[in-house]
Amino acid sequence: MSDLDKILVQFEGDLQPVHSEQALEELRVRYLGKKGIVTAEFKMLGPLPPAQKPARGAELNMLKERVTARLSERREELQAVKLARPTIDLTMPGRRPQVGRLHPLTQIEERIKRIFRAMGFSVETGPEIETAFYNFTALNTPEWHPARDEADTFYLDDERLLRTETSPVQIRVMQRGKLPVRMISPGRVYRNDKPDPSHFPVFHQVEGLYVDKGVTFADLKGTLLFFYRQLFGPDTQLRFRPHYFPFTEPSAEVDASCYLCGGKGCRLCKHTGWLEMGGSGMVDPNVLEDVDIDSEEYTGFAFGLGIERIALLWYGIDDIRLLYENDLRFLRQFT
Ligand code: 2NL
Repeated sequence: MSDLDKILVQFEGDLQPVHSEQALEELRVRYLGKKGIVTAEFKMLGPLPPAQKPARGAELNMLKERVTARLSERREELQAVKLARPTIDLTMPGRRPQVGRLHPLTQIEERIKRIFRAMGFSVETGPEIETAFYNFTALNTPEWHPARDEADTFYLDDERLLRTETSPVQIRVMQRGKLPVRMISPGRVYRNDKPDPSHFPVFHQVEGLYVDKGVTFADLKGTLLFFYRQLFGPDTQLRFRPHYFPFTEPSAEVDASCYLCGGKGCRLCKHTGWLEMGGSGMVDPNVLEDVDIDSEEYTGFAFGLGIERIALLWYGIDDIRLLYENDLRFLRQFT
């Protein structure tokens, strides 16, 4: 190996561990600087016999070019690494974790369940795909009743449909044959309604059922009064208006005094002082007999209320569809 080759091998060895621009510059100075190793070889050209100078000079130039090329190669590599790895700005604010929250409907449903659990009601669920038997027939709804109409109910085929109430859950629980029954059934229900500010083809309902010996309309009133006072405040009053449902007799619609104005009349209650809350009544003896409960020995009350209605009133929302769009700008408002 020539002496110049040895310098090149030594240079390659020195270059290998160099991974910073500063170390690279130091290496350049060590080889090509004024007192550098390669520069020293150039200085030794002077005393050489003239005949040897051109050949030696050419070799030295090649060495210098080689070293220069290797240095700039490494410089480019270091630049590329630096560009690929952005530097961290320690003064930047940290990333806030996105904290989730319960959907407003879920929040209302949880509050409703909590109040009824405290009164000793169990919370029961059941299938959303039901049969016409559980959804209508077992609820004393005659074949000709408009609720059975395809215009109102989503049928999957002749027998199966999307439940229009959660009453089928109560029928199934009564069929188990364990009395007394004291339950609520929250859940999704479906009706073939065109969406508008107060209608949506899917919505949520809570139905309640209490069947035992000696249950009266007074128990219904007391239970609902306690519930609505827990929900809207201790000054809440209730009003029962006679109504008709196929599955209860007698039946009544329930109004609560407006929690906003206390009954004086305001925009929320449309200046009536009352908010329509849902339906209720004493379970029709036909319904009890069809699940083999002796209606001479047992009586029951039942009620149904819409969760959306309560959510819209409670949060001052004016369009039910907002509850189903999952727009985070909307949902984030309900802590
Ligand atoms: C309403 C009306 C109501 C019931 C639901 C019921 C269930 C069984 C037996 C008897 Cl198993 N009744 N449920 C009773 C009265 C009214 O809901 O307007 N809901 C929003």
